[in-house]
Amino acid sequence: MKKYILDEAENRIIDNLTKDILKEYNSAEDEKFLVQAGLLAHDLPRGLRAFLHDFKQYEDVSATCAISGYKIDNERIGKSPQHWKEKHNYFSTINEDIYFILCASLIGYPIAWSTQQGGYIIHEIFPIKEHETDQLGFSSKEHLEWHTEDAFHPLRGDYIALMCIRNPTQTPTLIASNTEIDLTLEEYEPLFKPIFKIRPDNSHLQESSANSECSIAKAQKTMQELNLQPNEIPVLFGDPKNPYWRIDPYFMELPEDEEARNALNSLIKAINKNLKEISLTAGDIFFCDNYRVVHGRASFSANYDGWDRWLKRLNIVNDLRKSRSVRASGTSRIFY
Ligand SMILES: O=C(O)CCC(=O)C(=O)O
Ligand SMILES: [Fe+2]
Repeated sequence: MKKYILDEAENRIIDNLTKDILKEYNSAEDEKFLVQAGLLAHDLPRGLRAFLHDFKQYEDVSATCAISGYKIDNERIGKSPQHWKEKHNYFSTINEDIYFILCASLIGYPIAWSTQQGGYIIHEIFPIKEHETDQLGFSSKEHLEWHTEDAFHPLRGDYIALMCIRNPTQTPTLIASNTEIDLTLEEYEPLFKPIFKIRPDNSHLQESSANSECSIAKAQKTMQELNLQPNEIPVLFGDPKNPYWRIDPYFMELPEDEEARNALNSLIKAINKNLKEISLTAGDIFFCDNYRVVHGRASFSANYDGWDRWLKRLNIVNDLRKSRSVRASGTSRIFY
């Protein structure tokens, strides 16, 4: 995986930039900030900009990348909130939030789902006791099974990004990329048929009070409909010589077609064989191409004392126009 390590001088540039931005905006969720973020990101260190530029332009070279060396002040940040719902009065990571959005804005547009974590752009990932054994980012005792993020949805992110605030248990994120698996083998051909069904994961079917001005009832109804009647889609698509994938076995049914069932099982096996662990440390930002990489998380034990593993997550799209019919305005970033 390609890695960029920020030095002291670059940390100072980022620090000054976020301080300047915070004179004008008081939240990374502010729509006006999100609209300007792509421009403000021009003032990030050039080496960092070049690194993310190349990650985006040369998708066949590397499907993941990481930026390390951002200094996290654990004392300033203090304990994590106990629930994402406390986020509205939670400002201790505002510098990190701004830096995270700026980096993401160099490769696309961060977006939010009104049905997920209250419609916030930045998702919080830390263990929540009541979800200990669920298939959710808030779980701990259970493995979070690997998946394409929001695989069920045609408007899913082109990339997902994770930023690590702390990871005292060094719990690994698990990833596998399609660059390590030969998807041109004949056995995978049936995966190009549009006959596979992926249901929404539980994070979209939970109670969610959106901070968007729009009613979320319509979006919730869409998710429920997709749960009852998932679209029929191919698992592999794009260039047959170098296909993209879209897969989330935990929320898929095996198809009736025997060849398709065998092909899906073979791919699941190949992905399991190629899974790699990456353990993020404080300050790391990790990007993965959501068309080329699946990701999950190993199980771990949580203390629920405010000092457990804490990541932030962004969904990033290349094209805002595709989602215009589900956004309230041309500048809104919330899908409803
Ligand atoms: O916690 C991680 O490392 C990954 C979490 C994740 O995949 C998710 O919340 O969707
Ligand atoms: Fe995920």
